[in-house]
Amino acid sequence: MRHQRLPRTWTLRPLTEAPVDGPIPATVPGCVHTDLLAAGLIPDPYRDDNETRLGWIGRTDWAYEAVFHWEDTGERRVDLVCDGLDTIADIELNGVPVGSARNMHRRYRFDLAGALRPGENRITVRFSAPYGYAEHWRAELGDRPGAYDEPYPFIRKMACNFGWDWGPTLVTSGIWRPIGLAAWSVARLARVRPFAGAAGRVRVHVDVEREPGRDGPLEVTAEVAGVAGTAVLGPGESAAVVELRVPRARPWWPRGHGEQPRYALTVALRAPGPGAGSDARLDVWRGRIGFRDVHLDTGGGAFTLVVNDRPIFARGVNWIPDDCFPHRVDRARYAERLGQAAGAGANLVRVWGGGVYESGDLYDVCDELGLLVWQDFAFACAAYPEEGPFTAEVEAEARDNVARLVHHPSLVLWCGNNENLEGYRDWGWRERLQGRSWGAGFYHDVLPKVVAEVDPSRPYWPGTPYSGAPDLPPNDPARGTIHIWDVWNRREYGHYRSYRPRFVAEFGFQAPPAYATLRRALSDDPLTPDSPGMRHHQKAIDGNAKLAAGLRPYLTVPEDFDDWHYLCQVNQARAIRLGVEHFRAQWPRCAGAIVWQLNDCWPVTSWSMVDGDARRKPAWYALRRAFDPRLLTVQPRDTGLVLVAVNDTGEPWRTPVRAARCDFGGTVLAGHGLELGVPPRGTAEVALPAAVADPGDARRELLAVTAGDRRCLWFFAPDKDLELPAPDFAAVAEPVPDGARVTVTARGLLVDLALFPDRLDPAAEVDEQLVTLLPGESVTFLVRSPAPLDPEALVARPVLRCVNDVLAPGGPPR
Ligand code: BMA
Repeated sequence: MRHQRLPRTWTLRPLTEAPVDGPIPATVPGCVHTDLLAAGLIPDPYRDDNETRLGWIGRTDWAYEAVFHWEDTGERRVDLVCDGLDTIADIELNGVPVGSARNMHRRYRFDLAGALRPGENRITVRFSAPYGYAEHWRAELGDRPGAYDEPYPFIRKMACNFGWDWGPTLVTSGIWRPIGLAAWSVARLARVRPFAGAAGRVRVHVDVEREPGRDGPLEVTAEVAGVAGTAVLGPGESAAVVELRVPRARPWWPRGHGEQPRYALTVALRAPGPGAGSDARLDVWRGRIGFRDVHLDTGGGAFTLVVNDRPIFARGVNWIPDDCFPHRVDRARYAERLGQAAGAGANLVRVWGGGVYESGDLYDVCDELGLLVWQDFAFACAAYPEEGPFTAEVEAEARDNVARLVHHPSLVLWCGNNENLEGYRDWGWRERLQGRSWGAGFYHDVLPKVVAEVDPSRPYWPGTPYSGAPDLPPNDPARGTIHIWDVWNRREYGHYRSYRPRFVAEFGFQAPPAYATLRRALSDDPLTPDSPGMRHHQKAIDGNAKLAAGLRPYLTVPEDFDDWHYLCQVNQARAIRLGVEHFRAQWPRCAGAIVWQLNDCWPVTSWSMVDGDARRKPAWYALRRAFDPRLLTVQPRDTGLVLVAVNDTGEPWRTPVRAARCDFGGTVLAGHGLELGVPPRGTAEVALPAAVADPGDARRELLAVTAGDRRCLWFFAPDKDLELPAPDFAAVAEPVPDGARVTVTARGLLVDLALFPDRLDPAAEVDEQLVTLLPGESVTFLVRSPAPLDPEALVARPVLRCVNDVLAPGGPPR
């Protein structure tokens, strides 16, 4: 097998009426938007409202063209191997049609016989406008209900490309993944599917493609950790299984449960036989596997992932495409973003169905970090037609991606879709459909069959939310997975406490991105919550009104932009923390909380923990606290306050605990000591006596519970009703190598102290956020910054902030 990448440098030209002319220099992998941007022909789609002037790109036909050299070294077959074509593509080589593609989510392979020649070759890939194709099928098959008025269900392309409640409408075309040639003779490895279990067994399923007429015997060898095995394919056979047993194989575990040993697996294909050289290796596959078992416990309505026989609480984050132009997400970017997920304490990433089946790099980094992956099939928030080309495309795409990803130990679940079962039952789609297809055949028939056949090692769940049977209400907290969206859309976040779920696959709360991110993306002057750029970069229905509605019960809706920005971020952080702590406290009945959402695809006000410029919002720091393997949380019950300790480690947690009711001056009004013992992977709940749990004056007191270096605080009233003292502290900033150290010592209570060094230098970041200090306590923030920062500015508003700034009477004038 000989591989040759096609060149990176191509040209691009419009084939239909467009405001630009070709040829334009182009890069592959890439897309039209990024090529036009690099050529200076369009403004940055992520700045201001430039998005609105780029709608024509998705309505234009385009051609990509390149010239490459091919040397004939005697192989009888040469294939064009396309890892990703976005989307409606027809390919010619030297004027000869060689193939066409209709699905961004599939890999394609075309035989170049009769078109390829030694020496110079010209390849042309023509892309028809995605809108034209999708609108054609919409007209042909009849419209379908959905959350957005865009035709994305009528084209197999990343749905959120057509706009989402956190993303712009930037409909791309292009060769978005690598493209190259593969030359071979006799036979090649078409599919290699290793299934490795915790006991050190691995079954390697191999499918080969034979050159027509070459039906001789073939030999497949698989080798892992010094153990090798061989299977022989008889004349004409095209599949084989090699079974291996690796003695003392160490199991792969999700992070927080053990290590992530991975083993290199090599699979080689040979044609044995007489004659010199005929025993040569025809093809080879290399990958890294991990030994682990997984199943889903659904008994009695549960939804618990069980890895190596151990039930796991999923501390999860939802993943959306990290860029509207996904070819820009390289391995380093996956590593950075997933590192941020792991850094926040997550052990699971859900790849959401409105995006893509990500590149192997995402799963590889997750294998390495021990992040479990829940993979949705690519359907979200709409009824999808099953007629026309769609059932065949869906089946082909599922087969391809399931086989492509099957060797990754991190991957633990296939899920049919995002919110389509709920939409059908609960959002009036069934009535509006009047009997038309909506995707049920995919989720209940095509996809489970493909998973059972191609990857019988993993559980399949028809969609999320889902209660385990088609006739049950999908979003029932008592069964399966739920998405909680009344909080945010209609209710304040304290309402999370009314849920007794089995598994929460989505819940979240919005906040604006970091200030530096806003400043880079928007030229608004002044910047206000409702200035034009801010409004354009807020895609949720009534987003700003919902932000304000979320602030009112707890804080206030300030006039000043900096105050608004900070309080919105504080509120998001508190919502997430409250939700996660409440759900974790219900383990093992509740077996997962997947926060919506880890990341963003551009600079936007959204539910993300990490914004579109990779900056961590305060919510990220709050999540890190709430995802602490050892969590201490005060929870209100009908009977009064309880302390819940959650121990998600393998060791028992025994610790003395001190609960103290104090006034805001730090005077202890009542104290209570206890000895806490929490079993490994368990929880313990202790009622707090009235002396500490019942305030004398709810507006001036708090409860502090301390266990070793962990502390949790409970306020008896929302901040807006507290009598917070004016901010009173001493703060010093001193330069240290690569940044600064900022020490704040409180003279009075300081609530949710935060430091925003990005306001001074966009490259600066801080190690901690949202620290509440009692009088006399201090905290040191470590700021990392490539350039020296002004020490005065580092300890003043709007860089150093606390809630007292806004809510204390007589706070500093503004
Ligand atoms: C759910 C998700 C996304 C959406 C989010 C916030 O519907 O599946 O579609 O972005 O809620 O509204």
